[in-house]
Formats: sequence, structure tokens, C-alpha cells
Amino acid sequence: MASEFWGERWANSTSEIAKKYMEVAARKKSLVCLAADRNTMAGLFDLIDAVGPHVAALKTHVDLVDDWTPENWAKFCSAANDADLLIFEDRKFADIGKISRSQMAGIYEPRKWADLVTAHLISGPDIVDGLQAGWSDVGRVGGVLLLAQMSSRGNLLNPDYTDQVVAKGREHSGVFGFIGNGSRPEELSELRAKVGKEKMIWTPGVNLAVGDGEMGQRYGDPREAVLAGSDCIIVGSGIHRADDPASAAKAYAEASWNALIERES
Ligand code: 5BU
Repeated sequence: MASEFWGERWANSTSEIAKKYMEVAARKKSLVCLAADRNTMAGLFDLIDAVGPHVAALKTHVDLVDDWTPENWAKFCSAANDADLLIFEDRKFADIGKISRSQMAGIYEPRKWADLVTAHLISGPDIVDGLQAGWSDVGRVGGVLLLAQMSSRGNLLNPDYTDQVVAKGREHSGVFGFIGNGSRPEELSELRAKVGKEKMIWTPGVNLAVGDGEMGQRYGDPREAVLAGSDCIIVGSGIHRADDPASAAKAYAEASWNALIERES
């Protein structure tokens, strides 16, 4: 079923997790990853209950939850799995391979619950092997999203850096895809041309209210991001700060799904 909607992305994909994501997205008719940036466990549970049916993945910052405990987190992850959501820890790893592997353990132990994590390639390509080794240490598989662009104003990921990240990441089976700048469709189209047809591009910096956000964040339109080559719009405050998060999530789901159909037809 997913193949009919995802076209060349499905046909070219060699990643088990990318296929899982495309299937979930097709079941829910949503290319939305909710940035679940709430700082209490209760707030996070409420979000899953409200928006679970309308989003395909949940992006977490595990270290910003004030009342985090391993037990509560395990329950939260199991609720996310029950709601058919991929779990994506936006940890932005950046250290050498060996340390990144160790950081997949530690107190939070993302190797046990995260399907996806973000990483900078600033320290070199061994970071991807380190993160993959972290998952294999507990018999799991996961995917790395490399930061090829960022959504924030004045970031230092210039086009030359982006090119190098893409050139190295494209060839690595442990790389699920790339983070692109959802606020600038023209930059995204260029990124898609460099990435090619196979790997995913996921984009933060997306909001139905286009423009500048808080503290240097910038927002672009969901439909335009998908048409420019994004495979998943990462939306935070547009959903979790809405008066009615469920209706907001539904609106983002429809915008993203309709854009995928438009893009592939
Ligand atoms: P917002 O509320 O939709 O602005 O939340 C955006 C989320 O995406 C937030 O969790 C950031 O950490 C994350 N993000 C981002 O905004 N821009 C980036 O370039 C990257 C991640 Br990478």
C-alpha cells in the first residue's frame, strides 16, 4: 500500500526503518513527526493521547523532562509504540565514534527505545558506526539522521558543509536520511537534488503560520516543504501549543499528506 503513495522513495529505499516509517505514514495519512517538547511526563502522555492517530513519529528531547524516571519513560515509549509511532531522539550527537556509542547507553539509554537519532557529522563519519554499534549492543536496529541543514537563523551549516555531509551520508547504510531546513523550500529543493531519490529528508522549521519564531527559529509552510522534497515535517509548537492539539495535528497531517499525493502524481 505504501508503495503506491511514496513512488520513487519507496522503490529506491533499502532501509528497513525508512520502509517502516513510510508504511506508518501511509496508514495514518500523515507525514508529521511531532516534536514533543513538553517538560513533564503528564504533558507528554496527554500529547500521545491527543495526537497519536494523526502523527507518524514522535521526536523527543529526553533530557528536558523535569520529572523523568526510567520507569515512566519506559511506559511512555510503550504508549508511543502502541500508538504506532516511531520514536526519534533529537540528541544531535557530535562526538567521536567510541563516545557516541557509549552515549547511546548512559542514564537515558536511547539505544533501547529510539528508532532514530540525529547526529552532526562534524567529527567525521565514524560517528555513524558508533551509533549503529550502540544499537547492535542491545540487538536493535536504528537509523541516523544527519544534520545537513538547520532551520535556525545564522547557523553555520553552509552549502559546502551540506555537500560533504550528503556525499558521505548517502553511501552509508546506517544513515536513514538528512535533516533539511523546512523554512526555506528553495534550499530544500537543492538538498533533495544532492541527496537523490533514496534517502529520507526530514524537516523542522515548519508551521502553518510562516515567518520568524522564537529565538532565531524560522518557519516555512508544510505543503511547500513536502513539494520541495521533504518526507516528514517536524512540527513542535504548531501542535503542542495549539488550543486544540488534536485538530492542529490533523491539519498538519492533511497538509503534508495532500502534498505527498500532489508531489508523486
Ligand atoms: P518548533 O516548536 O516547531 O519550533 O520545534 C522544532 C523542534 O525541532 C525542536 O524540538 C528543535 O529542537 C528541533 N529542531 C529545529 O527546530 N531545527 C533544527 O534545525 C533541528 C531541530 Br536539527
